[in-house]
Amino acid sequence: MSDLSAFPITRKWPAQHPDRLQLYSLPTPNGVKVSIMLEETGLPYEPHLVAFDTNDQMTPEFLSLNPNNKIPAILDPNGPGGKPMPLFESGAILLYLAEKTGRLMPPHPAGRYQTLQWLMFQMSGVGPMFGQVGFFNKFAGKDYEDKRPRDRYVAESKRLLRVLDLQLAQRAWIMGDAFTIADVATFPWINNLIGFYEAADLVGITNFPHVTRALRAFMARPAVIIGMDMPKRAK
Ligand SMILES: N[C@@H](CCC(=O)N[C@@H](CS)C(=O)NCC(=O)O)C(=O)O
Repeated sequence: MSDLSAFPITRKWPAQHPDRLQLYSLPTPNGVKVSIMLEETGLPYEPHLVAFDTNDQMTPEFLSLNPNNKIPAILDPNGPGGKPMPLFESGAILLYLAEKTGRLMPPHPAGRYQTLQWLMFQMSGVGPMFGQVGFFNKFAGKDYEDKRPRDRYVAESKRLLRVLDLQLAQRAWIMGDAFTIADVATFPWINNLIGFYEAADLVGITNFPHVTRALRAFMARPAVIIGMDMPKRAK
């Protein structure tokens, strides 16, 4: 039986199954990357909801695992050397889980590096830029009279969508036939951009038919359907 009591996060979110990977998250585009990955791999895990309306991410217990106060974060009781492994940053977690399970990552070095290239394209470009579109189109920024900041992020998001559309023109998934962590990182953000952020017309999503075709295939995967709603929000 694993003992996670040395980790203060387990005081606020007690582990009912300390032998399972502990997930601290909320179903946002960054959060669902990890729940989708866990569902895809079939790794047993215990989800814990980190509620933003009560600022759970700012509590000392959460900060003890992620000083950057953001979801997702994990605590794996069976980390390297059989020791518990705490980890934050969704890209690092996806890589960790891919290496732990040998899944969703091409086995050969060249394919592996190219998958990491697209993962970093998402982490450094797609996520931050689409997030700004959300701010300026749906949240506080929509009331700013000066539309130049919004237009700057929309233009950059369109450029990123064009890059992805070209990549997907001849491929089922970003890396080809293989479904990888690059897809898991990217498609929740595209779904969020045109859904929750209501920016489909703003970015002209119909101009990117290969992106939308792959997004439809992504959203239909059984693991994605479950992972998109995990951890379940309090009713
Ligand atoms: N680079 C981080 C970003 C994580 C992130 O921005 N998470 C948001 C939700 S999507 C969050 O926790 N926001 C809470 C806050 O900023 O207080 C990652 O990919 O894990």
